Amino acid sequence: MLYPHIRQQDPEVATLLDKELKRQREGLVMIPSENFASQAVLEATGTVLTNKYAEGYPGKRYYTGNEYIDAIEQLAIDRAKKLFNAEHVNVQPHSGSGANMACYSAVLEPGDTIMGMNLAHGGHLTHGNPVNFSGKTYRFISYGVSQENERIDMDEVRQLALKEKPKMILSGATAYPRIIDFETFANIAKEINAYAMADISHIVGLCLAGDHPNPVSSHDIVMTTTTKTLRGPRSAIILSRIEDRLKTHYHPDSEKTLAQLIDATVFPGLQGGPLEHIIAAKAVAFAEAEKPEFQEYQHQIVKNAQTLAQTLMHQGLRLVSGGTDNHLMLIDCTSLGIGGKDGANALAECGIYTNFNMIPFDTRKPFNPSGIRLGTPALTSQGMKEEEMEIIANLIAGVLHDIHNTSLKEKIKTKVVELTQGFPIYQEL
Ligand code: DSN
Repeated sequence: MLYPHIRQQDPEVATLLDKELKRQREGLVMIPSENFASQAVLEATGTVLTNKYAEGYPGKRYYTGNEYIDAIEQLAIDRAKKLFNAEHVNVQPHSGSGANMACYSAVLEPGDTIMGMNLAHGGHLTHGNPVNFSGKTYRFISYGVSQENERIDMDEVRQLALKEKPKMILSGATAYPRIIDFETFANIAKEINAYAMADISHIVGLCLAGDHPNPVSSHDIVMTTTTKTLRGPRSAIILSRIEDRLKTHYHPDSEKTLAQLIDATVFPGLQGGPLEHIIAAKAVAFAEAEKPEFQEYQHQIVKNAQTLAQTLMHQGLRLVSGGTDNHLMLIDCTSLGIGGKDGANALAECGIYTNFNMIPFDTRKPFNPSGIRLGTPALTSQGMKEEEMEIIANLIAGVLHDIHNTSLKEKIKTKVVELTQGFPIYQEL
């Protein structure tokens, strides 16, 4: 029986867990940052490691009894170093936002200038939004996409960098459907003696499989969450060089390496006890990502996104930048005469889960912007391929062209459930 102890002891929680599993099974999870972790990853998160305090790092803990915890954390570190070909890895950050905070504060002072991508053009809250710690602590200068083709213009990024002289250039996005030119970002950072940092949370799996350029060798610091295309637990890691390339410039008195600065900032700088059960789950996910099936999976995510995008456009929907190179796309709802929230809610009524999102140069407000963001990582984990993407794109277009048609939405909901039955998830649960 599923969750026997919770069911016996706490039926209220068990019932909600059952309902959420059913929702995930019978819906189309198309929020591009969501995915289905393997059962092995799920199991690791529910282990006795949650009981243990392990402040510190392997071999240097502030508590006794950490011999097996040390082995697990070291395994996660070694696996991540091998997987990413990284000089140094910190596997302790609890989340992407906290990890970004650690990256900035490891090498910068409050008030320092960072360049990051505008949230409305595809960046992230922690890339300098004024309501977030990032925008409040640092002087963020935003770059965006050009109005003409809705892509990042690297000449403009370079001009802005030369003018503003940031101490860090941050690349990476959460709603950008095109390839990011990490090499040019790194070269610009070198040219102005700034740190090059990339946040690859969304595209990490694609980077590992060669479906997107990988910034690890060209950047000083790379942060990724482990949840999304990596298909691990809800958490994050920081990859970095060992040496601090700019140490004499920014930390003249510091003897610390970049690796030491980052470790000291994560603990004791920002966090206390690490979540060792989650670190074990990360180790499991890193081993899964070494397998050839993982590469095939990433290639299929991209192929599926291509078919989804093409079919949506054939159905008369405008996609930001005219398509996608990666795992996600943004539908511009403007010509449909609806807000993105209206569209995403109508899709959710049919069991198709996407999220409403700002699009570049949006004339609407974030609470009901013009865009719908959707992607293929979770559907691809279920085994869906191009044929299913065409079916799904047609269903989506049908709903978005007629969001108030209740009987149509009911019919589509039934079709969605039927479709998911051919691609069951978590069959052993
Ligand atoms: N919330 C994540 C996303 O949906 O892209 C990023 O943190």
